[in-house]
Formats: sequence, C-alpha cells, structure tokens
Amino acid sequence: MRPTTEALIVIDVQNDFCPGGALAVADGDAIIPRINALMDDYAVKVLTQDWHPANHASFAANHPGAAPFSITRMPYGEQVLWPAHCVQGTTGALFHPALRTDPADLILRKGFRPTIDSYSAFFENDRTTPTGLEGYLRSRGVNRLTLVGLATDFCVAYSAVDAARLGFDVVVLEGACRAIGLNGSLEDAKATMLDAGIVMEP
Ligand code: VGL
Ligand code: ZN
Repeated sequence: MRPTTEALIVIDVQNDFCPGGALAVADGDAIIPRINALMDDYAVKVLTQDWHPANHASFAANHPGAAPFSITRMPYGEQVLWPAHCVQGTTGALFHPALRTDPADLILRKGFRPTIDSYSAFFENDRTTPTGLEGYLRSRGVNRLTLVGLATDFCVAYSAVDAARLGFDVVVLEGACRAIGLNGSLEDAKATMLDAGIVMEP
C-alpha cells in the first residue's frame, strides 16, 4: 500500500469513451483490469465522470452546420466540437460496468455547465474555474498523483498538466490510458506533459 500522501486519479472510464460508445476511444476498455488492480494500492482514490447537459456547448449538434471533430472559437479559446457524449442520466455517462467504483473515495463530476467544457479534473477549459479537486486533495494531505484513464490526449493530459502547475508530483501511466488521436493530439499532449515535468511511465 502506498502512503496516504498519494492518490490514484481515474479519469472518465465511462461507457461513451469505450467501444460502442458515442465518443469511443479505441481499446478504451482494455485498461480497466489494470485500473481495478491499482485501486488496491492507493489509500486515496478519485474517479472523475464527464457529465454534460444535453445542451452542452461542446456538442457539434448544438452548433447548426458544424461537423463533429471540427474546431470552434469559444470565449475561453478554441474548442473541439464533439459528438454528443456523457449526457447526464444516460447509459453512456455511466462508468463502464467492469470498472470497480466501490473503492472510490470521491467521484468528481465535471463539464456540467452548459457554456464551458471541462477536460481537466482541476479547472474548466478557461483554465481558471476550479472544480474543487485541488482543495479536496490538499485537505487530505495528498501531494503526489498517479493518473490513468481516458483519454490520454484530452482529459488525462489536461488534468496532469493542471496538477503539475498546482505543484503536485504527477505520474501518468500511459499503459493504463488510451487516446482519441485527433490531428497529432497525442504527440502534442505528450510533449506538453513532459514539458510540465510530468513523469510518463508505461
Ligand atoms: C474527453 C473529449 C470530450 C475525455 C471528454 O475524457 O478525454 N474528451 N470530453
Ligand atoms: Zn466531454
């Protein structure tokens, strides 16, 4: 068992990001057995859940004429327009049934405000509106994070970079993540994570 200063952060292992889902990540479900086993090693375990209202501004369907995976400009910067996914109350938003959820100390929902997306578990996409996760971890005395989940190049990377910026020591277990892969997004995300001082392990 790892010390109580370390937390496992499991990002968005939800039906819509797994094969058959609305924004399926190739092999997204393949990481689940390893994540389930990792939970036994950590005293502090947090699961995040992408949790959008149906009218969410990140959905292409809410921008007439816009194609999924196109890019638009929001007040807070560029935003990829996604197929509708992880809509509150739908099966797609549920955790994958194979993921162990009982051991989780905290389930953190994000992306619930209609006009702003939230890739990161720490800040919404304006990079300033906090989700509250930093306070939760600090008040529990956590200073080191291991990140796993979906997707490597979006929610995992954004969460890892924000965590490093906040002063946490961050390790990303690449083998326990899978990527969406959109115009070099994985390569970009890896470079950004390495620049931020994040340790990438297999
Ligand atoms: C994610 C795109 C949109 C993710 C969430 O979990 O990486 N990607 N919403
Ligand atoms: Zn989303």
